[in-house]
Amino acid sequence: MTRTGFVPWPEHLAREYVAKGYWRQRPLGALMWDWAEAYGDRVALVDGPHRLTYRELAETADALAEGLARTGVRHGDNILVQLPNCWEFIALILACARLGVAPVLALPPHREHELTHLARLAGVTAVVAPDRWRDFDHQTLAEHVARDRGAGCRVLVLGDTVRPGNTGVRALMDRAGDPAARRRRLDASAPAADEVLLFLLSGGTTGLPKIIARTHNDYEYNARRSGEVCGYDEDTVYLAVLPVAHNFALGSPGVLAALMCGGRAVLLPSPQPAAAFAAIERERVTVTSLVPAVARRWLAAAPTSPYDTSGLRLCQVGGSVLSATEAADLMAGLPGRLQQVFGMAEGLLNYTRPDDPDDIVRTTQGRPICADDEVLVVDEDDVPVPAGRSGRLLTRGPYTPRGYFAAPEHNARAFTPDGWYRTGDVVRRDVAGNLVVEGRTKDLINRGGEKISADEVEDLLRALPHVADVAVVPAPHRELGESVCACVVPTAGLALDLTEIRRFFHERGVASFKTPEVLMLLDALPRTPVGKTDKKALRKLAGEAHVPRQPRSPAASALQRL
Ligand code: AMP
Ligand code: DBH
Repeated sequence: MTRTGFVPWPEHLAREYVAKGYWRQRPLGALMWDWAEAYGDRVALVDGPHRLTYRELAETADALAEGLARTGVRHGDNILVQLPNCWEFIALILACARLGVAPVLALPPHREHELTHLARLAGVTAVVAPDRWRDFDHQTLAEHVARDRGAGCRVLVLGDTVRPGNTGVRALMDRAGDPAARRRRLDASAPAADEVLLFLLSGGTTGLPKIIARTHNDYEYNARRSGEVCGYDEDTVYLAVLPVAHNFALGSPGVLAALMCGGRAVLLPSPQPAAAFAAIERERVTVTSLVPAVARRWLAAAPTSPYDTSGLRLCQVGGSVLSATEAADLMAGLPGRLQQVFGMAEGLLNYTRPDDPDDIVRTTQGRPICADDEVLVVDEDDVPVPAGRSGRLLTRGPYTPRGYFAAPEHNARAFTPDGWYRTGDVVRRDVAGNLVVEGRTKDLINRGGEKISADEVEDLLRALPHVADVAVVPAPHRELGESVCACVVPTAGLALDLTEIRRFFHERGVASFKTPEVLMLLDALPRTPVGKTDKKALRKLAGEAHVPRQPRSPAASALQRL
């Protein structure tokens, strides 16, 4: 079952990846039963009071798979999934894997603007959402998104309040009946391992979010090899505090690798330090993953925490830039040993290794996990730079797909003709192959690890009558690293402030993390000699404007912060 829009690896490489044992040619749903056979009564997932053994998880996923099939979702379909961290989310991913249905993993803060786009892009036949989450009515949102897809797009709701016409996810998980017979039926119609397992989102691109199709083969390797590199074993207890819809917490090594080796995954709905520290003590957590913004919060909270977090062996930090000074602070003050991670939903994963010397862990973002990860550091003409010099990172490999899903025009820019992914990151590589992330060429804002395309926010702002011209750049932010700064030339006679922008974004149904937090009103946008918007100058201005003194440039005629 091939999906139109999926860009496969060249056939000779696919054969090589199988021959080398990277791709195991076994769909994740079959592997799930391998785990259940090997670790049956061990606890696989912990979510508050819920503790599921491997066997219960496999049986529940099978029941849910057949339940989904009864609603009309079929092999080859894509569905939109917007769920917070909870055990049902993992069961759903496994159920989809069993059926050959690929979930698009949306984030809980996404709203109609994002979800409608994703639903159309993937042509989904169902939308899965909680009834409510953090005071927001996701069921109604899901109904809107499904309606936009037309009749036949179902709404599946996780929670107690399921409105007529929608289907309750919990009811679909009913395990009545013979699990062995169900298992045989599902085995008989299992997808092939080179089919799409799931879709991850990328924020780091132009325009609206792109999606990345990850296959059973490549994503299983992504998680398994990450687990090996990070020393995962049966005693591993992984704590997910970042959204499991993210590649980092799901499969790098995250929840999936914990399940692969007979370990355990503990799911929390937020990275709030007190709850996380309590969970680390209670569940004897050995490894967790954080973005730097969360790591900073944990660092501040650690000295007064009453909890015993000494069981934490590894504290992974990645997703946005971490200076060597900050890394040193984290090494000194966080529970567990620091591990730097430089990863991407597009594939390539770099980790410092648990047994690396301190100075490597402090000053680099690690090295690739696979001998067949190809890494090139090039100049603006794609010519490799001398070793040790910084340049643009290109990569190919057994878990780096050859294109975004259904985005041929974008792929022509984001990939070279011979399949290298242009990461948009500027890196330096040391003699041992460790990468240091020094910057980026892509036009995005990395807000606490959440990537926001400048393009997308600019397009939204342009729809405001108050905006004559606009450019969006990152502004430095003490906790988050960066926040969204809108540089606006206002239309004569129309006043614009952040409240107005917030109202407009809210009305448009845009995820709130994309709403500008800094506004610079300018008389004109600075231009480069060839007439393009000079974003470098604007970034500098946004940086200076943040220092609590008068902006140096007279162009910054107004500045507001949330
Ligand atoms: P995405 O493509 O949305 O999955 O985001 C991946 C991007 O996040 C990378 O290409 C980098 O720009 C950024 N990133 C991830 N980890 C790190 C890190 N450790 N340091 C700096 N940037 C990072
Ligand atoms: O930022 C990311 O996308 C990221 C960071 C660390 C990632 O995808 C990952 C690890 O797998």
